[in-house]
Amino acid sequence: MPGKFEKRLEMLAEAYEKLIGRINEPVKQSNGVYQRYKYPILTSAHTPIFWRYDLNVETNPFLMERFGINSVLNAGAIKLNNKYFVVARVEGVDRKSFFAVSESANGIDNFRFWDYPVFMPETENPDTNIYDMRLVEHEDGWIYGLFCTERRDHSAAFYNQSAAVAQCGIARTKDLKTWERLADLKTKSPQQRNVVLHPHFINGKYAFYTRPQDNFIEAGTGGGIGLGLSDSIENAVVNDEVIIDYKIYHTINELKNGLGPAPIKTKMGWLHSAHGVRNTAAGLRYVLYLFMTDLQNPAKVIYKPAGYFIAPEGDERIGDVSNVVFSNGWIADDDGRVLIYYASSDTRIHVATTTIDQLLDYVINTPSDGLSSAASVHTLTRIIDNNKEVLNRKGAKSKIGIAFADK
Ligand code: M1P
Repeated sequence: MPGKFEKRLEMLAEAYEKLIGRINEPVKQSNGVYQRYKYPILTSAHTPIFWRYDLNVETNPFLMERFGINSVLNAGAIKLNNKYFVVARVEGVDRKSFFAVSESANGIDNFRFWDYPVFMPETENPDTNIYDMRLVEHEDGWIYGLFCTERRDHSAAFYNQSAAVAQCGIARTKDLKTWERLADLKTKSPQQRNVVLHPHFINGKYAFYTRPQDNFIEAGTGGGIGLGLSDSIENAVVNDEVIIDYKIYHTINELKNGLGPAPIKTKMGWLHSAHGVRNTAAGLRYVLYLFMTDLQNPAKVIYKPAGYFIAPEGDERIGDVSNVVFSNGWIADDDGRVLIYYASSDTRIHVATTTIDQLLDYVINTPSDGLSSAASVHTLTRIIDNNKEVLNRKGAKSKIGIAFADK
């Protein structure tokens, strides 16, 4: 007869396998730009039972969690050998984050974590917390993982235990299993987060997208998405950061912004995904936006649709840090499909799918921000006029069932 322990373990295992095996479904509603899915692809419940529990009845007779996982969020993503890998930031209940590789055959469901989290070597200055890895297959043949390394600010007074310094950690791998840690990126900015390696050399140098910031939370006098070059990757130093996408008053990124994953090369230019942050009475609101830079000169923005691309919706709005969507991973698949991995409210990871063609259409043909209410009305009037002309032309209005108020 199985005892209480065995029964509970069986129940946990069954529920876990059901969760991992669950088929994801596209939701019915779509804005035509991308497709959301019904279920998050990774949550704290997706972490293996053998991480969270001591499975020895003698040392854990109540089958209690011994290592609680708080959230699974902001993930890098890569496709290798026909498999989709999402390298998630896993945060324990103790607030420490680490990286863990999960794998799926189709990129939208059945993600299963590898048995062990990533063992990330440290520099001579140990990290307190590491998070938000951007994975890049660089033309030099390595896969790089750039992430935020956070340490206590030792210049802060003892009573101030929340002062922290964020910098960019760099590691490289060939197989996502064994990682070689390199020196942290050096820049002139006191803090850095959201640093991304460009997949190609620029003028024979390694190119870094940066996000200079004055202190841990506030971009302050820094901010904007920068681009800077380094001769070396082993001891990377960026002396000059050129801001390619500024914070702008009364936009979705008036407070701060940061690049998401490494840009995708397309025939029309480099496609970038980023997050923009503004402040509200309810706290910070994080949304995703897209822009495109010139193929020859990635510092030159050539298209930037107004506003956000993805904002938190429904259940996505609520979590550890509510009203946040954040993305640092996407995969441009061989068939033109693009899988966008985004986390909601610093709690769980979702996927949205689209195609390169849709994204090109979106960035090129979506009106840019006119930066005033009058400009928005002007843009909208042009769209309405065009649509009236199209619908009236063939009497299509009645066929399609669209009615005008004629006012
Ligand atoms: O809590 C929202 C996000 O805040 C930070 O992003 P940023 O540096 O742009 O403010 C990061 O800590 C990120 O991990 C987090 O999701």
